[in-house]
Amino acid sequence: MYRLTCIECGREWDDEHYTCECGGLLEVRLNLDEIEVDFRLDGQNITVWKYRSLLPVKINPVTLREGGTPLYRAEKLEKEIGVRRVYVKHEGLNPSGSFKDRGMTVGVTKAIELGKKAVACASTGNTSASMAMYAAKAGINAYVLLPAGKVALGKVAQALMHGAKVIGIKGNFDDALRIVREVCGKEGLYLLNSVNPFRPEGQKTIAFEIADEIGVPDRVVLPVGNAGNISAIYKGFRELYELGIIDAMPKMTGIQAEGAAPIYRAFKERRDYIEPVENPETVATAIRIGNPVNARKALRAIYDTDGVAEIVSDGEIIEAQKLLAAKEGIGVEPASAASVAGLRKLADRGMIDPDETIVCVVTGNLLKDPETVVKVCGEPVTVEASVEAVLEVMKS
Ligand code: AN7
Repeated sequence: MYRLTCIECGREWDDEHYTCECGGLLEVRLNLDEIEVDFRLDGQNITVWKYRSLLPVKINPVTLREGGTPLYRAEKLEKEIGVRRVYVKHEGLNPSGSFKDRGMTVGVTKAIELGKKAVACASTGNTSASMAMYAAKAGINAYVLLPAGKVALGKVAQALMHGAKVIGIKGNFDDALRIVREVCGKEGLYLLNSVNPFRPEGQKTIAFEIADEIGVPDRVVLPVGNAGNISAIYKGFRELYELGIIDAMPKMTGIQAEGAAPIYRAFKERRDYIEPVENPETVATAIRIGNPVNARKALRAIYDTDGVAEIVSDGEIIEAQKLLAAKEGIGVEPASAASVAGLRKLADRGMIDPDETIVCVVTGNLLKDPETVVKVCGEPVTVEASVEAVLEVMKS
């Protein structure tokens, strides 16, 4: 059904590998002319596993009913930003509250298929929350490395409660990933970061779901950290295109935080490789990543679709988070709001056609990061337990 191929040298590997001897990432290449696609893009029964005929697993999936997230038309955003048609895909409504569940249902299923007893990851938070949840469902052990003090509270809470062994390291995400890759190699743990080629296979279903519901938009805008998701969504559209199911590709548009923007910098100079950022920093801790492992795949996705990369400041991120929450009723964490902040910036600068149909992917739920909310909105007012005191505040 598929081959596992190095994106740099083309060498093929078996399912046990994540990287090639040459250091290149591996990618699942489906044998599209052999595959019998057994779904129709009819907008019905949308879930990750509707698209099973394009997912490289052989056993019954470990599933918590992921995918099928709402794609909202955002009319107030349209007015505010000055673009004709904007949709927001709310990935925060997945079982663990982020898009990572799409990758984990496939990744943990693959772990079981390969007979693994334990899985591991480094994470800025959401990957660990999701992995812990699916490992719990599958009944295997989970080990998680986090940058200590830099992960939003809701995500740590999830990893802990779902029973993962959670280890904070005195370093950033890039350090954690380097260490966990080595530990997995030594200890035979199954690595579930997005260097694992099966995770993006699950995440590509975001593209399938968008196409299923509204066809191919002109542009897909999303936040970029380790750059797995933008690569995965591109791959999803690409497969539909190569199968002749769709006849156009959306412009892949990646938004990074100003303080963690190696992909944006590479894009600005039209490079196909990044220069890592040493000390990444942003309020959007989910994308506080300086050395994205999927950079090569992501840049290819952007260049190949005539897309762009852009940066936004922490202030712009929070403003977009508030706008989504207060005007559209869509509660997301800061990293997710980067997509909307980026769209607004591109529109303001005349860098996108106002007639475009645009999908913003918002990647994680508001509840993930309550501490940032309290910082930017303040604590609620507390008064005496009386009608008078309450009315006084209401009228002020
Ligand atoms: C809400 O959990 O990297 O560009 O370790 O949690 O595919 O990395 C999270 C990333 C965007 C960026 N939005 O996606 C992790 C982790 C949210 C995220 C991203 C993340 P990629």
